[in-house]
Amino acid sequence: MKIDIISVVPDLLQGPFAHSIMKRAIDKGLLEINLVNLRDHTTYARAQVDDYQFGGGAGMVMMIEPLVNAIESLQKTTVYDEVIFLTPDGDTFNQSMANQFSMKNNLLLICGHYKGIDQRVRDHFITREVSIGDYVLSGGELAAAVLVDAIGRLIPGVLNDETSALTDSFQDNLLAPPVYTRPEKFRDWQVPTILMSGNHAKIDQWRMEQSLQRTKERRPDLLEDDEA
Ligand code: 6GU
Repeated sequence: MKIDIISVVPDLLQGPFAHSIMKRAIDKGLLEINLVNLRDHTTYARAQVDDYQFGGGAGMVMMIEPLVNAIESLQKTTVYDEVIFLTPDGDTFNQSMANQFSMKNNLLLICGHYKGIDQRVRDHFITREVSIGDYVLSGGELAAAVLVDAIGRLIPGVLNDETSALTDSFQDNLLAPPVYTRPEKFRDWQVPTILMSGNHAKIDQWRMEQSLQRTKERRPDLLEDDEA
């Protein structure tokens, strides 16, 4: 899968993919990340990419020409399955969206800044608008990093058996059960004995019960709606 990301601060995104599972996905050739600096696509003086909004009001707006130049120049060599704008007024990202995006070949992510981007870009180029939650970030970059991580780890071959996504929280609308490792007893705190029993049917049943109980307590909303 290839993910291209348009940003005015592409350096912000150098760190998140240079380590751990994302790095391995890239090194294995399963994931390609291409950072595109919006300022390389403006024809305005001093690499300007934003301007005052028509009608007045505080805050700058990302101009249409640099964005369209960047998008169309990328589209010369890539057919995108989705052109995603990261914005706090988008659809809230969830595991189901991560699963769907992980099955695509080419994604283009566009990171918003300031008051947002000229609405005409949204009307004519964007196919999905995604938020990562109900709070405001100073730009879409951290949200883009969240999407890439959540999507990247689901690409077949990225995770090994130990890091398998099948037992993640949310994968079946349930939170994951508690986990334990050595030592079996620390101070007075004993690991649940069922986990030491070697009875895998019983262990699976215990984990399912724990998952259900945790979900009921912490996220009852997950048990109500099936697919968000
Ligand atoms: Cl995608 N962008 C910004 N700027 N703020 C956000 C967000 C995105 N998602 C939640 N807050």
